[in-house]
Amino acid sequence: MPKAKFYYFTIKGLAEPSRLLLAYGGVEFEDIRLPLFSKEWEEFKPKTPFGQMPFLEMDGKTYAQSYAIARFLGRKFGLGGNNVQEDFEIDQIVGLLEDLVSRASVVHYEPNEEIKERKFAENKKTLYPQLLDLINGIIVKNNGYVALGKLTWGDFAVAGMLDYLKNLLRMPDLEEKYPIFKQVVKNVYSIPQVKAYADAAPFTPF
Ligand SMILES: N[C@@H](CCC(=O)N[C@@H](CS)C(=O)NCC(=O)O)C(=O)O
Repeated sequence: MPKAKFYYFTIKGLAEPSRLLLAYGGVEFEDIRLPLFSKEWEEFKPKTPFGQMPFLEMDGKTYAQSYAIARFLGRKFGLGGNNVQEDFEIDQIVGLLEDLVSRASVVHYEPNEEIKERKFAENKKTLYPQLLDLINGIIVKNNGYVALGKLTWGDFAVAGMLDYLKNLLRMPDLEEKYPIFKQVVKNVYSIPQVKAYADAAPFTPF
């Protein structure tokens, strides 16, 4: 079977949770990173499953949609729940993260500067703190884990996406306001095979 291939842009973005999970699972993969907004991407786009990245090719199959890939890899490597109720606990908080990332992305990539700044200011006042408070409260209740009081793929989703989130929210000090996120990052990045991947990966700020 050929080596797995994981395709995304030259950022952590929506891809990092799955890259971390592949490393956790001991999957040797080709980490293919295309330049953002490039001619290379425009040419490659029609060859992707849904005209977007990330996507994964592994064991002769193709997997698309970042959260679905992370959920699949998490369950495959024993980081899901033990039953549907537990799976739900993980999905619920990852859903909040997904809301926050998608709502903030719409603003971040808004081409009209005036609309962008107005929407950012509105969200910064209400939506962002509301969602961050909810996510923070759940992690605190779970003693530094995202769900079930133990390591799950949800921790990889939060830890892997944190730098991207901080960039979207323009909150480099996020962990000062919400220190429990540091624990999530530590729980994930202190796993030896995850640390080895992260140490060797090309540096990208988000
Ligand atoms: N819901 C999709 C969204 C994927 C997505 O928006 N990908 C962006 C990069 S973050 C993309 O491929 N943009 C390039 C394009 O659409 O041409 C997921 O979670 O994977």
